[in-house]
Formats: sequence, C-alpha cells, structure tokens
Amino acid sequence: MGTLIEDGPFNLAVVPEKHCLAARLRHDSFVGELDISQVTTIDDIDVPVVKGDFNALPLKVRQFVAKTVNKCTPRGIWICDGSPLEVQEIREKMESRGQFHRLNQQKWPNCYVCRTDPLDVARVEGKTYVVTDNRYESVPHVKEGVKGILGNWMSPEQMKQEMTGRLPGCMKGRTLYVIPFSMGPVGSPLSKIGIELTDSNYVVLSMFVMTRVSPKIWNILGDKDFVRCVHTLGAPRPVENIISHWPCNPERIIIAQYPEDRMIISFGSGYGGNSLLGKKCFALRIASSIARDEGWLAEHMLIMSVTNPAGEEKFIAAAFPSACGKTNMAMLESSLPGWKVKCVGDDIAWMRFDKHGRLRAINPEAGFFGVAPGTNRKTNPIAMETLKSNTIFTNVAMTEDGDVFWEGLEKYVDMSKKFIDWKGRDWKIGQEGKAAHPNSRFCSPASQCPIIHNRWEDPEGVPIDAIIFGGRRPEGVPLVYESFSWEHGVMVGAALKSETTAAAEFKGKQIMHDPMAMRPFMGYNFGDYLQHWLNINKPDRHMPKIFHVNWFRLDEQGNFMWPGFGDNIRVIDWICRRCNGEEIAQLSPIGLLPTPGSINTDGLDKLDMEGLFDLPKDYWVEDIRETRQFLDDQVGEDLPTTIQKELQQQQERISAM
Ligand code: GTP
Ligand code: SPV
Ligand code: MN
Repeated sequence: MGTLIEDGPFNLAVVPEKHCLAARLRHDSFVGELDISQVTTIDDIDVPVVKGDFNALPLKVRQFVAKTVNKCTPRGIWICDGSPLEVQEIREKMESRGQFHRLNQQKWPNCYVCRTDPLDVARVEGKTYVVTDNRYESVPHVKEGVKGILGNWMSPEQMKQEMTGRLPGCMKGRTLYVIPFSMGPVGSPLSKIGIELTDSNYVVLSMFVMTRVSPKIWNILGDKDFVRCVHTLGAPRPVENIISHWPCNPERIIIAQYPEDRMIISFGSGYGGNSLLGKKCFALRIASSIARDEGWLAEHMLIMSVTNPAGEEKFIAAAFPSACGKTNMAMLESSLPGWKVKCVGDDIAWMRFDKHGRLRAINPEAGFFGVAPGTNRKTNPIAMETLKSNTIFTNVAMTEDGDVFWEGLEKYVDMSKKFIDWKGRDWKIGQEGKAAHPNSRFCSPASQCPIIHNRWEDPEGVPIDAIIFGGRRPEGVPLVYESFSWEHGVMVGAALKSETTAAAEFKGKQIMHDPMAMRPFMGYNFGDYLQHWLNINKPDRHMPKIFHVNWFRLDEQGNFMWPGFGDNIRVIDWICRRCNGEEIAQLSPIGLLPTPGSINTDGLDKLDMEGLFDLPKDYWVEDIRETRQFLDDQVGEDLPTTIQKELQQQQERISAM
C-alpha cells in the first residue's frame, strides 16, 4: 500500500507506506529521557532561547529541537532568520574570537578566511553511513570476501549505540542554532525543506550562502515534512588544545543518514559536506532515496546552458567526481567566438520528467562551495568574479595585506609579499608544502555569478538535452565519446572511474571506481539505483543523449594533452551538434567517436588529436575485464541484467578490436 502525494507540477508519486510521515522516526538515535510529546512551549525545556520565538515554531519543530537540546545540552538556543543583521552579528563574533580573518575589505568586501584543524579538511567517506533496517536497502550484495565500497551501512541498533556514546552533552557550553532552509527556491513545488540544528557558527554562515535560509519556511512548513539535520562539532566546552580556533573531534567523526526517517546526524567534523548538511547528506544521499520513491533523480551534476553562435540554446547536466571539473565547466568562458555559457548549478541536480516527457533539472543549492586551488583569471574568470565579495574562504592562504592566495594565483599576486599559509604560519614561494590546502574552498552566493542563468531559480527547472559523465583518466580514455543508447549510457556511467583527489580522505593518486560520480553519495543500494536509471527510460519521453568526456589525458611527459577549461567548449560544440543529429560520429568498440576533423580546433596550438582519441587495445581489454569484475564483486546479484548485457557486449566489441 502506498499514499498518493502531490509533488510538483509534473506527477503524482506513490510513496511506499514505510516512507510516510506516520511511520517515520523509528530509528530514534537520540531520544532522551524527556517525553517529547509533552513539549509544547519553551517552559518545558530548561535551556534559554537567545534569539527568536521558540513558541512560534511549528509543534514538530519544537519537538525536534527539544529532543536535541535534551540530548546534546547546549547552553542556549538561537533561532536563525538568515538576515543581513544576523550575518553581521555572527561574523563579528567569529572575528573577535580569531575564527575569521578579515581580508582587505576595499578589495574583498565581506570576505573572510577561516582555517580548520588540519585533521578536519575534507569529507570522511569511511565514516559516513546509511542507516536502514535492512542492509541491502542501503548497499548491494557484495561477493563473499569482498569489502564493499559503494556505501557503508550500519544497523539502527548499532548506530544508536554509536550515537549514545557521542551525543549526550556534546554541545555543552555552545549555542544550538536552528537553521530553517529550503533546497530549491522557497515554496517551489520541486523544493524540499530541512531544519539543521548545529553548534557551529561557521556552519550557520555557510548554510546561509549554500541554501535558502528564511523565516518564511516556518509558514510554508504546514503539514509538510522536513529533513531533520543534527550537526555537532563534538567538542563540548571546555576544550583544550583547540587548533586554529576550529573545535572538532576528528577521531570520533561519524555521519549518519537515515533515509527512512529523512534524518541526518553528523558528529565531530565542521568541514564542508560533513557539516553543511543540506549539501551531500540531504541533497544527494537522502534526496536520492526520496527520488527513487517518487520517480526522479538526485545527482552529483552541474547544470549549464550553452548557446551557439546561431542563438540555439541547449542545457547540459554533467557528472564528474569531486574535484574533477564541475564548477569549472559550469562557469566555462568559451574560447570559441560567439558561444555563450550560462550557469544553473555547479554540483547537484534534481531532475524529473515533466508531462511532455522532457527531463527538467533544478539546482537545489543557492551557493558554490568550490575548489580554490587552480582557480584563476585564466582558468575560471567567472569564478574569480563570483568570489570577489561575500565569500567565506576555508583553508586558503593570505598575504600580509589581506589578499587571498592559493596555488594557481602565482601570476596574479605580488609574490614578494609576506604570506600566511592555511595553517596560519609564515610561508614563502619555493618552500616545501603548499600555501593553501589542496581541498581549500570558496563559499559564494550563486546569485553573484555574472553568468548565472536567468532561469536558475525557475521552479519548472530547465530542460536537459545531454548528460555527460567524466573523470580524471590519465591514460587510454578518449577526449569524448557518445553512448550507443540510454542503456549503454547508464553502463558507461556505472563504469566511471577517476584518479582520487583531495576532496576526501584518500592519500596518493590512484584510479578509483566512482560510478555515476555518486560512490560517496549513494543513499540506497547501487544496483537498485542503476535499475531506477533504466526504468525512467520510457517510449514517450525525450531521453537525453549520454556522453563521456576526459579532460585529463596525459602525454608521455606527463602533460595534459588537452588544454581544457575554456577550450572544452569545442567538445561541447560537438556534443550539441550530435544532439541535433549531425553525422559527425563513427563507431568504436566503446561508443561513438568524433569523425576526424569534426571537433573544431581553430586557433589552437598543434594538438595530438589522434593521440587524444587513441584506443589502446591492451588498455581497453584490461579496463573492461576489471570493470566487469568490479561490478560483479561490488553489486553482485543486484546488478541489473540489462547492465550485465551491456558489459558483455562491450567486452565482445573490445575483444574484436
Ligand atoms: P567538487 O566541488 O569537489 O565536486 O569539484 P568539481 O567537480 O566542481 O571540480 P572543480 O571544477 O572545482 O575542479 C577541480 C580542479 O580541477 C581544479 O583545480 C581545476 O583547476 C581543475 N580542472 C577543472 N577543469 C579542468 C580542465 O578542463 N582541465 C584541467 N587540466 N584541469 C581542470
Ligand atoms: C565534493 O566533495 O564533491 C564537494 C565538496 O562538492 S563537499 O561539500 O565537501 O562535499
Ligand atoms: Mn561535489
């Protein structure tokens, strides 16, 4: 049995009974002794409200806050309104405590640098769990003896134990902030509401940028459900030995997603996706599970529009693993004359088919949390323009006179100045160690992006013409190829691999599988996820074409063979022409490759185009063998037969090369 819920202009979705509100919150990891059904006013809890009107909150929010307060025992409750005044107040507090370093405000209005504890610099995938009653709801049936890497599952009982060992008193001496936020435009039928409770002021200010925080949420909440997000630094006061004024508890980090309860609890880390719970935890892990139930997609994808010199606009969604070029592509400045790029989103896409069978995408976020190193006026002038004001920089370096610095800005900053590195120490060019952490980030409002699309907040979403997968593939993988069909395209996504980056805890460079660029962000069984992708292909729908790109192939000297960045428009041009049905593709065992000369290389220095499209047989024989083994081992019986068939056929084509 299911319940019909109206969700958006596009469809009525049947939600399985187990995911309905009445059945929720069974996995109550932090229920305290207090009977929360009794909580109706502030008089029922003994923590003062520092700001806001607790009694005016919807009852279910009061109960959620009360429960958390009871368990985590903060010293006060602060109900956020996201107003400029509030931002200023919190910012000033952080500055006076040494948590925020002011940049030159003439040059960088309202911009600050924040440094973290060096043990808290990236997402921690190994400590991130999906919690469901049934293990196979969360992760696939791996082959015996294989360690699954497509998500970590934990039982509700065990997670309750983990949380019981961490949460009691974890906010002692800190303020608990209540952040009401919307993923997607406030009030849009495609949007979802979350409430994040956090004891980190850095998280508050970052959430104000990354999501839409507004007191309007309280009014539209009505009988809608919301995603319950609890975040704590896990560092109750008094704390000794705080490094860089960044309290955290790296040894005890744990991040729990409860898709059945639409709940997230994150302990111990203040950084990025670990703590800005609207982002990966909600908009990908929880949302992908909601999306499966409701017949849509929540993906780790940028959304962009490109308009060719003839004025024809297309929308593209592209999935690359973390730190593999989404932000750069979403803000691409074309090196070909006459092309216009507009940005809709740089990291996450929520997509569903409308009643005309078009796939429509919205960006659920309101800001960019972008990789700083490598960003400069040449590689990404649009990002440089976007981050000029109202930006929180994390783990970048500074100059003595209040400029920011990171690797990649050497040509744009006076290098004779004194530098302070991301750990707060003196730094000089040429010395060992980087000035900025490789995963240092800027956090800027998307509305400041000079090429933000005028429809970026359109509640209907934008119509997607092409989907692109890609990763860092130093060897063997061509610049671009097109899949033969939707099914083959899903297989190409499932086979996605990339060199590891600094966005998570992995050390060294290794080629790792990252299916659909979602490995760290899956909210449910990856086999079911692939089947869901296959299921959405219906005859009355305009299925986008699926492509694969690789900007990162290296030559024998270890240099990038392709100039990348603004020149990626040349590949996008080919993709758009393919969407228009131009006959500029030829068969290969792995997909359709551009016919010679069909990629516009006008004005480029001599390039080894042949090398960029070379398919070394040995490489691909091994690649498909290894990929099949990986999916066999990791997804096992959950791997859809359609994907197995596609893999089999791909292997046969490669053997016959
Ligand atoms: P997340 O925010 O972690 O999801 O990363 P992302 O996918 O948005 O990656 P981003 O665009 O921030 O790029 C990461 C790094 O890759 C930066 O250092 C870029 O300079 C570099 N990069 C991006 N595009 C290209 C390209 O076309 N060629 C080369 N060589 N490097 C690129
Ligand atoms: C990523 O790692 O893919 C990011 C940064 O976009 S974080 O928000 O930390 O997940
Ligand atoms: Mn990302």
